[in-house]
Amino acid sequence: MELFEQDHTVNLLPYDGTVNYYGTIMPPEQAAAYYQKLLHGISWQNDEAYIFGKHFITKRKVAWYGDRNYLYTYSNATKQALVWTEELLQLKKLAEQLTSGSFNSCLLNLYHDGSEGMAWHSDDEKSLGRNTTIASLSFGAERKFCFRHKRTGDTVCRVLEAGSLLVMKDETQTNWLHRLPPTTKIKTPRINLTFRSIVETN
Ligand SMILES: O=C(O)CCC(=O)C(=O)O
Repeated sequence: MELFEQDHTVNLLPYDGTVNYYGTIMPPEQAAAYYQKLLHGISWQNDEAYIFGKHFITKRKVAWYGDRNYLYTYSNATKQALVWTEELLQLKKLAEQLTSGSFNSCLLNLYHDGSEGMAWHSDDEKSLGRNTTIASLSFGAERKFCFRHKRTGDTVCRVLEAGSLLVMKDETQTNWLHRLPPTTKIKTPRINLTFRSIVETN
């Protein structure tokens, strides 16, 4: 893979977790083609959340795909996984080859511009199990992505490029929050795919 810009064995986190940034894992034309296919081929829905009993609908759009019709609950709202598209299966395979991991589902986010982001949170839902590995692929606009340690408050940020892969694993979700900060500088959309492994209970 001569396209690697980064040494993905470097851990972006100083302690209590592992985040590897692989840089771009495909040529820019291929990343642009995936961006178009995902923008038009995914069943995007406005995200909803129940926070302190209040119902919110976000401008950011989301979609949830998987091997089976898994239910996934976060912010007290539940989604049922849709059947994989051809592009998602190709990208899942690529993420699995590069990480030697295995994923059975994918949460997608579409941010229309820099005014849309995601607040501090960790992906520590029970359904993902402990020390889960999450492979995050980015397309479209470059955006800054940050981690903040839950106890010390130490913060680490990295710009995620179009066609790049970032992997969060080990104790990252237990000890660190992450967020996509809003920015006035970005006027174009970004699509993010997080390939996950839902722990099957039956
Ligand atoms: O958009 C991103 O890069 C990250 C999305 C995110 O934080 C998540 O799916 O948990």
